[in-house]
Amino acid sequence: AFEYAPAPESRAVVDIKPSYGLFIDGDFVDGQGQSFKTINPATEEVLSEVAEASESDVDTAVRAARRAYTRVWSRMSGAERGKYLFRIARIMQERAREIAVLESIDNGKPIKEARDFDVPTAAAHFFYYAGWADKLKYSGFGDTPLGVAGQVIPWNFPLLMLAWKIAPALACGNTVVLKPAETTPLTALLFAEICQQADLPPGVVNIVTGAGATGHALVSHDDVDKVAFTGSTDVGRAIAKAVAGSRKKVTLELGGKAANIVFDDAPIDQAVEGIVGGIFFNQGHVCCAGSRLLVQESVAEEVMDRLKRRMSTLRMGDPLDKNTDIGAINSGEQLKRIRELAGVGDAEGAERWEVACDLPTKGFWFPPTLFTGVSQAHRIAREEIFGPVLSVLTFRTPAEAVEKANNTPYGLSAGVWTDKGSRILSIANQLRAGVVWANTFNKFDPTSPFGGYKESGYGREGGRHGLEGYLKGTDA
Ligand code: TXE
Repeated sequence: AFEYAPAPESRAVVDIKPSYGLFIDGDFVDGQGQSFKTINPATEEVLSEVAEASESDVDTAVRAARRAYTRVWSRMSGAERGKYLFRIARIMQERAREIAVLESIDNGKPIKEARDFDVPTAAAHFFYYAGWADKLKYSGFGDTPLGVAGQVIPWNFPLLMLAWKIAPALACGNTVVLKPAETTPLTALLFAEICQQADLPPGVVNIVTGAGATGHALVSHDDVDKVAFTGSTDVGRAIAKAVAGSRKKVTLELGGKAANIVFDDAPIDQAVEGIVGGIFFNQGHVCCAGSRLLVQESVAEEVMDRLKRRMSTLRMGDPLDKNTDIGAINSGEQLKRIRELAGVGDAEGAERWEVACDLPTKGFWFPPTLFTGVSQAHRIAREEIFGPVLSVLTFRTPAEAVEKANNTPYGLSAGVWTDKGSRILSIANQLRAGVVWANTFNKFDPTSPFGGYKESGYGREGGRHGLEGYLKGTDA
């Protein structure tokens, strides 16, 4: 038998400080407020004590961003700004291993995902928007920046969400105050160091750590011109209310309940890989996760058999082990939410099947799980679980598949698996989702816009369209 047991990726490549301040005006400074602990969700070990930015700290950061905007950044040529973005992207590549290990430790995600997806995709966003900085006249959205951007991001892809937010903002000539999520502040603080290393002018990027109150102070600050948020639909609503009537331009990227639709003519092995990647990538902490499998009745049994066999090969455990497929749930809070909703699935009569494995005694873990016998009325078919839990429904006709796929308040993404090109086009045009993947799932590229319909939010990030949210536009 073949035995392969490489050493876990070494924790020694990262230097986690016992405490961190806020990154304001090019320096790390003590906050006026309290501090909070960030922990490793795979072990519950405290990693560091991080400053919780108060309202007055947020104000200091916004003032620094305004000064940098007025005096330096908005006056610089696009080509010059682009050079800074290229430099940041290259430093991210040089420090890729360190960033990946830190992301894995603070978030719980498998190192192979942090290494092969999060970090290179984040760097790719900086490269991509660096290229736009001197070509904004051709964007179609004008070339006038908005001013100061207040950005609030979630914990599922801490560095990548930062890149989605910061790269286009800076390319367009805006300055930034960004608040990372309270459970995953460390890679944003490492990014602050990278800004220093790149000699980015002070105040162009400011990082204020903290929880919801810090986020609220930031998005409602009078001198913020643009609010960009990724997170839950509830907080998205609260932010929309907080900024209502102000001059702020807002983009919101919220929850999802994506349908992954498998037709009977689909290449089944490929579809099974896509189903597994669609829901178990990043422990299912993915806004566009394929969390509802819609499978055509005639192949449902075969797909379920193969899916269970494939799921049984998933390795769950130490996120720093290069063989790990499923890491830790990001927080005790999130684990509680997943357990509760899975419990509702049981109570409402769906049938639970989960991968049998020994879960570590410390840390937050939930095994890859699927529910069959799910009806559209079940809460696990309607609500975002944001964990490694797949709800399986069946359909007979393409029309029924479309109707079920669209029967959700969300509209972020969807997947279609079929051998027929004409069917892909026809179904994709009927789906109310911002992204439709055909015979693949969870594919991202900086050149492609991403964003939702309905309660999944508004605005687009990525691609040429991602510039629009950071420019005044030709009509302004
Ligand atoms: O998200 P929150 P939570 C969904 C997912 C998950 C649920 C709750 O279903 O189970 O949301 O997760 C900041 N003003 N998603 O509670 O609260 C907060 O500090 C300004 C989907 O972690 O939305 C963090 O930085 N900011 C999702 C960020 O908002 C506020 C990603 C997101 O946290 C704030 C994450 C306020 N009033 C969760 N309150 C996706 N679509 O990718 C909180 N925050």
